Amino acid sequence: MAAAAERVNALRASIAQHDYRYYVLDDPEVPDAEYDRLVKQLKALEAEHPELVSPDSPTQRVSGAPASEFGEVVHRVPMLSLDNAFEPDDIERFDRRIRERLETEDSIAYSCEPKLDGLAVTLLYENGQLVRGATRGDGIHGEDVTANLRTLPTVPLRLVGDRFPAVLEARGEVFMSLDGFARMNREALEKGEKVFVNPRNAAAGSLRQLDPRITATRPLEIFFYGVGFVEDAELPGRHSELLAQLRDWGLRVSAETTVARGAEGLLAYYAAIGARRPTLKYQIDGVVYKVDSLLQQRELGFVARAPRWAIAHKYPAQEEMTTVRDVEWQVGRTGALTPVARLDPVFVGGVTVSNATLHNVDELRRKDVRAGDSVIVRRAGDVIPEVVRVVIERRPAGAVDVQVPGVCPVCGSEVRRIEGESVLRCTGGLVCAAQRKESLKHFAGRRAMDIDGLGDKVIEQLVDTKMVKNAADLYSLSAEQLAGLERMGEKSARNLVDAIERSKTSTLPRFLYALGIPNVGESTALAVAESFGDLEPLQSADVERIMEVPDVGPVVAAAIREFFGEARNRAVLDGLRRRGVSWPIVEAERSTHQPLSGRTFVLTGTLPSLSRADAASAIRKAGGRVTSSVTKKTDYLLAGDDPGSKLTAANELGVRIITEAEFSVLIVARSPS
Ligand code: 9MJ
Repeated sequence: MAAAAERVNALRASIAQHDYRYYVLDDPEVPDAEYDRLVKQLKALEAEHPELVSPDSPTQRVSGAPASEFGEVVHRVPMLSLDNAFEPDDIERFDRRIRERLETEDSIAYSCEPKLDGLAVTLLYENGQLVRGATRGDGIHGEDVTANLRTLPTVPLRLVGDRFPAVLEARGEVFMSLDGFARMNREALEKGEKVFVNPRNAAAGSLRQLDPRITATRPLEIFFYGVGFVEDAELPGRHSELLAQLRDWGLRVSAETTVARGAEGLLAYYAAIGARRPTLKYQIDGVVYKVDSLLQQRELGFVARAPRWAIAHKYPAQEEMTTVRDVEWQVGRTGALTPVARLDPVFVGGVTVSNATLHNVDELRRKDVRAGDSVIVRRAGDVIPEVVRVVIERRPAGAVDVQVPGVCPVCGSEVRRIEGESVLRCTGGLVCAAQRKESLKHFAGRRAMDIDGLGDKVIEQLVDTKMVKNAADLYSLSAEQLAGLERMGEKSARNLVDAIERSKTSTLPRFLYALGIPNVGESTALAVAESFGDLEPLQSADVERIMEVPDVGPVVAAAIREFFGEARNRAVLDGLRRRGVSWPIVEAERSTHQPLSGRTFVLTGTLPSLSRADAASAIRKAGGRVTSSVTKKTDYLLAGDDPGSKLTAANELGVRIITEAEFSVLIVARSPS
């Protein structure tokens, strides 16, 4: 009996320590399987000795029956809100006001934190045990959501160590990661349930469930950023030290926090986090600056519900509402028709947006976007703006459904939809001016033939005036002809002719990529070039031979075969060669030593020294395959900094994850002696 109690305690301590290493330090000590084994042992012991079950046991996260409503909690120390700032000037003024109030010329030290876009909560620990959790509510009264907060794996039921205050109210933000949100919505869709609009609403909806068993299934997380009521403790003198202290007690704090000095330091932090914002695993709507010295904080005090010593510096909203003027169809390089919403211009994600993609017919139908609709537009990072959803409550009477075109809006050729695909395609090929323009833009692009000065506007004029019908025609243009175009001086015309001339000396991978064969991106072009060495053998190769190229499947092989089988394309290729476009023959001879033969790799993130293209090329030369997504067949994920969702997938599937350093060892280690 005593032995069982001891064993139960030891298991709980051990599980708590692993939780701390995993969630707070982000540095797990044992594999998941070992952790699961400990939990299983604890469950078994508790089943045998029910009298040993206690509320802070990790097996008791989900407990209690569904509530009919939440109880009210009165916060002993009010939960403050923050003043907002948007412009650098606001921050300069904030910093100046603080120095004036503190009557100092010295630069002020600030604790800087990302501002999570979720819900503020407070967690009460008595003698290290979690006893209550509540929402912020109006700052004075919140809702008792203890049973729900207990289900978050990142909320410790018991603090770590023994040097914590007798009473500690820890405050933080509950949120849902972007991955978690996407996963949850995917599952909801599959089950035909309601999907949430954004991670913030999903977090709020999940935390306010009356049945904690539902909350337990939702991927909620927390970061702590401060304290409320504290009893019987010497707290450190600085906010940054307080955050470190919270971390030591087992409360998870964002890894992005830092200390900066003066307005300049704050603005640098804002820019640095802003640049990383699109790659963060969760949504933030700004950053928060807090005077670091708690003594200075006390001196500064509060106005109304907000402290004078802190401010939230917001990023431009990534989602805004606007009105759809019309939905038009854009024709791309391969003839794909994309529905595009023309919008009343709206400032979102830092730029003015007046067009947003609707991706394809199925998306258009699913979102049911009509002219006149109010829509939510989203722009995150450098991603093209998209319509998230229609605000259906605001749909005007008589909003008209979008017609799917039967013929190409540019050339009038028939539009076809391939069985099983969402894509509508114009069948006009190079007859279609839109396709011609887009293929020329692609051909001239920096990663293709790299023709400096041949921008979109020039290409549009060249096609509209029929001076250029295909890529080969570019190489017969004279400076005189070009100087006749709008906004083209003699000097730029001459420069452009020179740039076109220079592009004649190319490489086979670039040239193949420039042709714009459907589904042939840069890495496929490189693999094909390395396998064939020159254009002629590729032109006469059959599908089976093309499929021998590493990473080329039947769809890509068929696209390549079809491209070269087309007489019009062959004529353009002849024209290009006749006018002097050339490349050195690629050493088709492969390294005979193939240490990675039969191994499949996926690359993700930024590698310390190799570019992704170089790493891919090294893998292929060594006989390995490079694919774009992680599956059960993947042998290795070569991961650099900021790896993204492939890392999650690899972890889930148990795919081996290696660094660049390990990769170089792998190549060497598998070399023959
Ligand atoms: C968020 N939302 O991440 C505060 N917050 O501090 C951070 N919110 C805050 N601090 C005092 N990092 C009141 C609110």
